[in-house]
Amino acid sequence: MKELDELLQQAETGIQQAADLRGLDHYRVLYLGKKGQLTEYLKNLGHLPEKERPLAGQKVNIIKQKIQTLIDERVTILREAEVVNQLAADSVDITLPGRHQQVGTIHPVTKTRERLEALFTQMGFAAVDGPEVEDDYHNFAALNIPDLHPARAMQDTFYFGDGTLLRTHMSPVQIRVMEESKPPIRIIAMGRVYRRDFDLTHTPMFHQIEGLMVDENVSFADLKGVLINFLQAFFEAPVPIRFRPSYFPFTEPSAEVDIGCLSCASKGCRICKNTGWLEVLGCGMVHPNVLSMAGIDSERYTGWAFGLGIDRLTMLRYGITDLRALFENDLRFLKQF
Ligand code: 2NM
Repeated sequence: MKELDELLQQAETGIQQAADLRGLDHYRVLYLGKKGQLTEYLKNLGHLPEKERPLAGQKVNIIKQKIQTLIDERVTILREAEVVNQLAADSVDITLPGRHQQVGTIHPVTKTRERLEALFTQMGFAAVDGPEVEDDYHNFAALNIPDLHPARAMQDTFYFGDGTLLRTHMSPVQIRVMEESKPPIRIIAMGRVYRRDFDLTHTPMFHQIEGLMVDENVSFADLKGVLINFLQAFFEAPVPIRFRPSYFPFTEPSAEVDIGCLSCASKGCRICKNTGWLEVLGCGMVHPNVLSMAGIDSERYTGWAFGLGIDRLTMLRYGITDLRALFENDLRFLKQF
């Protein structure tokens, strides 16, 4: 009897000190389990003298009951504590600033391309595309560029060695359209072009737009009208424009077009090298040889074409002074557009 009272005492202390449900289960097994101490007492009742057995059995069962109650009470307390701990661990500080979704931006060159396409399609030009890997014929020969022209030199053009090359301008796309269709033709071709040039103002890949119009009675006056219209719409201002005589193998006559310097209002600065003018494009009447090589009757039809660097145009429009910024993909720069 005394032993049983001591056992209850020990059990009570142990159960009260159990820190979690696992620790508590240890005591359940120790006292009430199949091989537990109280179970042993019940099994051994048979060894007692017969008249002592009922009282002893009663006592063991009472102690068993008490321990079970102690365990049940402790379970309730520990479960509650566990919930409180979990809630504390999972708590969210609703005063913290939220994590924002990162929103992408359109690359400035892409923005310029979108503007160019919008402006020229409004004027009735169709946007066309073509291969970046070209053959010598479409990139050079069909453009009246002679065999020994410097543009054909290894140090200016990327050759693959199998007769193919990376297009150095968008003209081969125009040639392919002329070969495949009949006038009237009014198209622009925009895309990547490649030249072996890499310094502060040149990258081996850059972007060009070329425009072409071919029909009966197309004149240099049409060329001037379209380009003046385009430049004023693009820069959203009546910018000063001048046509300067120039030379290209694929046009005759040829001209280069300057606009008044945007950053110094033509007063002269570093951007315009103190001339007050910025060269923005080349153009001219398509050479009759180019038309007839592409299968167009050069007695009946005339045409004009122009070519312009999209990267430089982007720099002028957004006031970007370092060409490399367009190709480094620095998000701090790109996020501004
Ligand atoms: C330029 C300048 C002048 C041009 C010529 C042609 C074609 F295919 F019709 F002959 N396309 N683009 C051309 C004319 C390009 O870039 C400065």
